[in-house]
Amino acid sequence: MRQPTVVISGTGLYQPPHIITNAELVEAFNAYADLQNAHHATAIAAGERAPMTHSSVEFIEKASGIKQRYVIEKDGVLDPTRMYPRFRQRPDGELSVMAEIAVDAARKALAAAGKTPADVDAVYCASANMQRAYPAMAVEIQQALGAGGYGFDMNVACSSATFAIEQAVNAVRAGSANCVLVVNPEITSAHLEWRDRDCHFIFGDVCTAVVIENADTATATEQWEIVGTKLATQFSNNIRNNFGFMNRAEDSDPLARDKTFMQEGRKVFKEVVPMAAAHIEAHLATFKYQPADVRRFWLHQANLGMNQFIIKKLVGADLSGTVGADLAPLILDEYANTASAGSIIAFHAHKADLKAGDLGVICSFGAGYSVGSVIVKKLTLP
Ligand code: CO8
Repeated sequence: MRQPTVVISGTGLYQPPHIITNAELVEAFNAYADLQNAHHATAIAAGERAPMTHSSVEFIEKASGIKQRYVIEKDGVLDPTRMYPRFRQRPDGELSVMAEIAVDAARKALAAAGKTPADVDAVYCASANMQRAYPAMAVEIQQALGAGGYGFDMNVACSSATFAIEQAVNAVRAGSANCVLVVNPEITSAHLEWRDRDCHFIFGDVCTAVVIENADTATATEQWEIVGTKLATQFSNNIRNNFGFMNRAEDSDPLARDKTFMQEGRKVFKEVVPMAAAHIEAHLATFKYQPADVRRFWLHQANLGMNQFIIKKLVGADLSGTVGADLAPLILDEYANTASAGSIIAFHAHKADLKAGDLGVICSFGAGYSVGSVIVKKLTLP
């Protein structure tokens, strides 16, 4: 039996209503640090406790390339007596926040693909964190959309979206689904430690959605053939969050530092850059392509310098120049790191100008460690 051609026929983006600039973020953090230092003044004076140090806009922009981030709720994050978002607990009968943003992105992706929810026969909710243990977010999203088939959740941190795309491709190739909706709701603001200056600037909220279907039924005016997918993982504790259902049984503090995002940023940078570059090169080689054959790389959006190194390793280009920006567009200056959604936002926002036959690579990398690449080719449509 002929293996079906599988295409990406639509993408969608939910963008939260609030922006936090670096200046606003630093102002709130520094006010929090001052409050903490005043509160612990005696212990600090006695040398029993180190004072908290201020954050700075210059450091953030130089170290990461991030200039602002979108969040669903802003006031709680910027309140120096709180420093995390404030969400109303919704009753069980009301659509959950995570499902709400996923439905918004999904509707946009379906509209771009020219599909209705009735055409969807699988929903994969792939994200770095789920709002609850069960029922699966994907099933709630499936019901809210009015889609058929089945849904399930999956988490591979920042690589959740690319890993889900491979599952969707496999389902369509195997014939168990014809049209799969992958959604990546990332409410990172609720599990970021805004009180830690080493990481308080890193993340933003967003949701992306991708429609993956059999080319035989695709009707979108723009379609991307999925040439191949390649996934890899290698265990590391350098990005970790210990929040989970064992906390209560272990009598550990649910508000302790290790129950939110933690990382050894420098180690991650050094270890993941070569891993991602080698992964992309090896993946391209299986199809007899060279990195120079690729018209555009939509890379994971964690750090500007990281993407510059990856592009330099692959094609020797300098991302800060015009060619580099066109070759591997950046969205992290505006969105910050949005976990699994980053490379998909880059693809969503920077694909329309490519020509039929152009080759591209979507690549994510992050906690796990995990790396996922998706080689795509813009189709020539009649
Ligand atoms: N302001 C001023 N100074 C600062 C600040 C600040 N905000 N923060 C740190 N400094 C200081 C440090 O204390 C240090 O001082 P000293 O030299 O005296 O010790 C100095 O600045 C340099 O610090 P670093 O070495 O830490 O700085 P780097 O240049 O390494 O930059 C980065 C830090 C930006 C974190 C960088 O290392 C980086 O981006 N690394 C890659 C990270 C990455 O890719 N992580 C992937 C994580 S995403 C993922 O997998 C998904 C997880 C799930 C999502 C979770 C959502 C919440």
